[in-house]
Amino acid sequence: MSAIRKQDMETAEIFSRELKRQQYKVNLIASENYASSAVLEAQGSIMTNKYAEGYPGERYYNGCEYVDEVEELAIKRAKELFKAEHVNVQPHSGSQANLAVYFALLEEGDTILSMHISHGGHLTHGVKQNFSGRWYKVIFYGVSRDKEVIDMKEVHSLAIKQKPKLIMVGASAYPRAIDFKEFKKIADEVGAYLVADVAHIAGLIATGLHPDPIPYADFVTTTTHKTLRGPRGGMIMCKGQYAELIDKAVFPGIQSGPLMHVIAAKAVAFGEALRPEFKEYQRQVVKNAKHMADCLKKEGFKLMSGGTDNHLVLVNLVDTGITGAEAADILDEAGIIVNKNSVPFDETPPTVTSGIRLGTPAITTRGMKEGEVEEIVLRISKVLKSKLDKNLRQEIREEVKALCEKFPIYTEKSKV
Ligand code: DSN
Repeated sequence: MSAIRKQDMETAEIFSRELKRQQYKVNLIASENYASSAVLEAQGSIMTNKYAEGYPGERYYNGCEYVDEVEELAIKRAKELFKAEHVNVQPHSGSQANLAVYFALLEEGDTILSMHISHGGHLTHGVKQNFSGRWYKVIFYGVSRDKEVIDMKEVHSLAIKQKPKLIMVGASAYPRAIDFKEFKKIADEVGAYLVADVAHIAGLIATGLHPDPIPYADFVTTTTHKTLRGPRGGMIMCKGQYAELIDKAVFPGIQSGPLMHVIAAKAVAFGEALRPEFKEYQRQVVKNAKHMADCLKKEGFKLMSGGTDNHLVLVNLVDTGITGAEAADILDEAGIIVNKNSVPFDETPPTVTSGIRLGTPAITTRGMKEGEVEEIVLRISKVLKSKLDKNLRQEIREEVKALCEKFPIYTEKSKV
């Protein structure tokens, strides 16, 4: 930060407040993580200075010999990590990755079958206010009322009835394992493309801790910064037969200049993810999430589907007299960061919601294990059960700060 400090104290002070926030609060946002210092360095590097429209060896600019190397390295490592036939590392984000796949496969008005956002799906899977909901006809499946797991019978019957051109599978707030093989059977039966958006679970898939979509889906999209713990960005993987189609859809279809500093950081992150420690990390992410689910249940909270198979849990607050928005705000006051989230069959709007989503990727990166998870859950429980007690939140905030001090970030000795 020394260059920013020297030149622009106003911005530097904001950075320093954000660093303190990240250091002294417990981050349970399921889609966030702490990227390594090496990833941060690559992302804030000279690679940002280079324009490179096109692909390695076929750019529209001169001087691309080294950014070509770094993009090829990112692709090679991603292929090794996911055993993918073809990889495009240029999408700026997960939304761009999904947009590129739709752009490659669909015409306006074509039908998509996807998971409803209030059951765990994503904005780009067909929400009305998003491009995906405006340009395509979207039919939604969801979870069953009793078990709150994806209702495969419903997926099958909707597919038969609606004959979608594309079936989207993947979620932002779904705590259970997804059966990609079953989705592929249905997609084949109705002649649809199968697209898996694995943004949340990419790190688990890369390390064999979640069923793998690569053998089944025609396209797999992801972000690179959630469980995968890289820089903020997107990526698309597909069968070799679609390589040219998807590359053209990304550039020149929906993007122009790729962010070469982010692609460099993706190369660094994929290198980290190929190391054995990364598998250990993902194992602990899952263990921590399971333990979090058990502790929350012990405290009397109701969880979507009764637990978790992955890195997140969704707490259903319907019977507690507190909304998701209120819960997230008072937990923030107590130093615990979560996000409000709709739960299946929620009757409140998305700005209010009846749930909170909690994830373990970030705390696990800091080195926290089951013992710390238990401490955190006890504090969550106290705060939510005493929503009028402001003093309690102040006390807990100090306790959380003390806990966080034991797991520092971005120092010589810290894990990240
Ligand atoms: N992916 C969303 C989340 O899960 O937080 C943001 O797009």
